[in-house]
Amino acid sequence: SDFHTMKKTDVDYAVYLVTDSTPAILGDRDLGWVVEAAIKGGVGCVQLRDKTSDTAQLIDIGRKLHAVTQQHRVPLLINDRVDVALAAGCEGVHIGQDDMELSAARRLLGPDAIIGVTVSTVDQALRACEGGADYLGIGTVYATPTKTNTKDIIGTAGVRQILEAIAEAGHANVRTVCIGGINESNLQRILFQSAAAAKRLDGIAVVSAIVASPTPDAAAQKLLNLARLPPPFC
Ligand code: TZP
Ligand code: MG
Repeated sequence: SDFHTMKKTDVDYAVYLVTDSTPAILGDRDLGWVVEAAIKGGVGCVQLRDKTSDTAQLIDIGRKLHAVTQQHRVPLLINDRVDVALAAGCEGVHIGQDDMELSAARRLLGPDAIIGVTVSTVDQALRACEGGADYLGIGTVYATPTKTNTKDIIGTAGVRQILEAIAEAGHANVRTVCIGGINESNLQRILFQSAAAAKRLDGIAVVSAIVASPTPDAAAQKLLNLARLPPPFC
């Protein structure tokens, strides 16, 4: 990991790219090319999410993507797999409620690693904060063809409740992104409707809005610009 020279508190979560290598989304393009284009467009954090490759393949893909992300000083996190993150020398992991528990992941990866946790309820969010998660991936906001097995559609009202609860509990330092069905047409509305008085989202995480785009750089730039616009545009 390169994080002895990169501070994890400086990560820019405004537009967070989660990868997908399935033909319906990636097509026949190279994932490294998509990731580099997206970073050039302004993506500040990348997660390798690949539910089909085996362990050796994942480590190989992780190392290749890490070579790209490192050049641009953007962290690479691995979905589900602490072992792959360690083997590929990545900056951290993103774990769901059914993956390795947060405390075990932290013990294995150490204090400098970035650990993000998927949360869809207030309880899960508070536990992740208490356990020292660096950021929460809050969702699923809207139903999405990219993750069809999700039963946790919480809408913008669900996101807002979670933000309010973590602010109320005093977790001011945890970073937050939301995920699920976010694109350039609904991003502003999602940010506006999710906004809680005491805690704001640090960004949005997307798969298809960037990976399925013929121009991932332009797609990322558009999302970033929209994320930075003030409310009336929703
Ligand atoms: N977790 C909740 S929804 C989702 C994940 C990984 C997929 C989001 O994909 P998209 O294409 O941005 O809707
Ligand atoms: Mg998982």
